[in-house]
Amino acid sequence: MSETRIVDAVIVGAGFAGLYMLHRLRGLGLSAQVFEAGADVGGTWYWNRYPGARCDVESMQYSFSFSDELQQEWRWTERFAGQPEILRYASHVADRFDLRRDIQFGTRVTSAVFDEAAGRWSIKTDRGNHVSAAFCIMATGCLSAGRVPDITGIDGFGGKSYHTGQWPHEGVDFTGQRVAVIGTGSSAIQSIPVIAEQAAHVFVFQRTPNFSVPARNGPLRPEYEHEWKSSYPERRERARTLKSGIIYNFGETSAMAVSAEERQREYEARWQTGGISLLSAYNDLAVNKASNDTAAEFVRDRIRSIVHDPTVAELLLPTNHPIGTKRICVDTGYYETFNRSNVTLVNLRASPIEAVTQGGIRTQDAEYAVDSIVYATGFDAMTGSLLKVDIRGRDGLPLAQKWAEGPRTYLGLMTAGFPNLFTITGPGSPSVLSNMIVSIEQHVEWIANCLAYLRSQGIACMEATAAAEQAWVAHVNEVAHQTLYPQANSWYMGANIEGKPRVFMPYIGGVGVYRQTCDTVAANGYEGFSLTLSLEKGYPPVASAAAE
Ligand code: N01
Repeated sequence: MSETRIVDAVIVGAGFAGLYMLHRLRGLGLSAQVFEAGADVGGTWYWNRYPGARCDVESMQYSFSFSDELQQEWRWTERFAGQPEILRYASHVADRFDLRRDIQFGTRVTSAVFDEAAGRWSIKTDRGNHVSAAFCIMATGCLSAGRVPDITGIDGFGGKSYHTGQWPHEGVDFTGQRVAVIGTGSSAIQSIPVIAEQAAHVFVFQRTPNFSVPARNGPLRPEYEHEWKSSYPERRERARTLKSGIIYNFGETSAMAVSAEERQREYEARWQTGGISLLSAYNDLAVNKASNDTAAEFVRDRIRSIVHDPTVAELLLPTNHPIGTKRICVDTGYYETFNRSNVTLVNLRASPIEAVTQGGIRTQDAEYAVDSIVYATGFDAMTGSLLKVDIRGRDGLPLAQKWAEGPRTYLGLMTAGFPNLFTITGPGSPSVLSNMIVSIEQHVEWIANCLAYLRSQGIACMEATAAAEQAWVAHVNEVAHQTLYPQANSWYMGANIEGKPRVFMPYIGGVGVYRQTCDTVAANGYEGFSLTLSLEKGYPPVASAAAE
């Protein structure tokens, strides 16, 4: 017989979302238990320790705004922070707000089942925990379920294999090794230049070339830090109203409204500045193919000018999707790496991988002997980490079954039939199309305010209505199809996972518009949600422990 803990809320995951959610629930006087699979806080930044891992949103913006003391006291060292520094920041936040005492590490939530009679969630873990919670809050991240492709012979490889999203904590020394990197997404594009400096030889196995822009990272200038810190509240407020939640220098005209020379100058200036502001040069790059083509061609030209071997340059040119419709990559010396004599680009379009062998990788026309294989092959994005948990709602319906044709949510916050279950930055919310921390803060604050409201009204059960969900799913789709995004076979569309439904998962309406929608819904008494009064006033009573 095991002990059942009774709490107000279980939070799954101790990344930035889980940490802040815990902090806010404590502020409401609610009891919460966080479960985290990793041995420490940090979420995506705990797991993704591959060489060169770095954020592509500037440090001054990729940080919490909820505490002015925190944002004033923390000092970033670089314009774009590397993974170790972001992890130190997450750890600092956990210490500063004394969060660790409610987090059980090294524990994976295996199931969350809604007990209709009790009106509570029954949550179990791989460490034998059993918790009964009024609310279950999924803070599991959008890019947390790493994916290794199903290639023949993978298990028989005699060397070492790594996935970028589950990198060994002690690091990897590739000195003297022949290394294969499979994939050319953001993780690969960041890690390849670093691995190439160490390894004897790197073989880059590319199926689809991606667009990448230079980060031009460097030490954070004290004047720049001061500029931000002296007006943080205003800047944070502005970021919350923007489409991506990131302040850039936004162009206000169509790319078609200016001359070719002017466009060239503008793109060139942004290329020199570094980071993804290239995509903000004009206001129609995401919606007008002709405009988009001008930016895409600019980047292709840069690739041609950087890469010395014209055959290799040609293979690196992205041509099968509009720029920005797959997450644009931000690199440090990626294209330059192909000028090194110890780097070989293998074109999988011409000759696909047939098998991983004991000694390396065999493609249709060659065999590559390698000591290590790096799988930079991405994630089962947005739904993968949610569906890894056996979540069951009313009538025992598994979430996986409900979402068999693609995720369905109301506002990306709740899904009908799963009362009192919240998803932070879930599908149907801006999440991965935005500065994740801005979106996390907005969701956490909305959920916290919502729980305070439920308590004040004596409401025990909240659930998205099927009609509101239907309308939101239609809206998410409609907005996506007004843009060029659905033209790409991206992980936003579920296209990187065989058999996954092709649905544009994030909400592309922008974080500013989305925030207003969420606020209006709340102001109107949580319209679109059904709210059921408790028999007693307030939540079901909270006890510290009860026997099962
Ligand atoms: O994963 P990806 P990622 N054979 O899915 C290839 C965020 N992120 O980890 O396109 C051969 O983008 C696949 O090829 P193809 C960011 O949002 C942010 O790199 O399917 N190749 C592709 O090239 C990003 O978008 C940061 O043809 C295979 C690659 O693997 C997201 O995480 C840094 C294959 C997967 O690319 C995911 O990025 C890192 C196969 N069987 C990540 N299967 C920053 O903040 C897959 N591929 C900077």
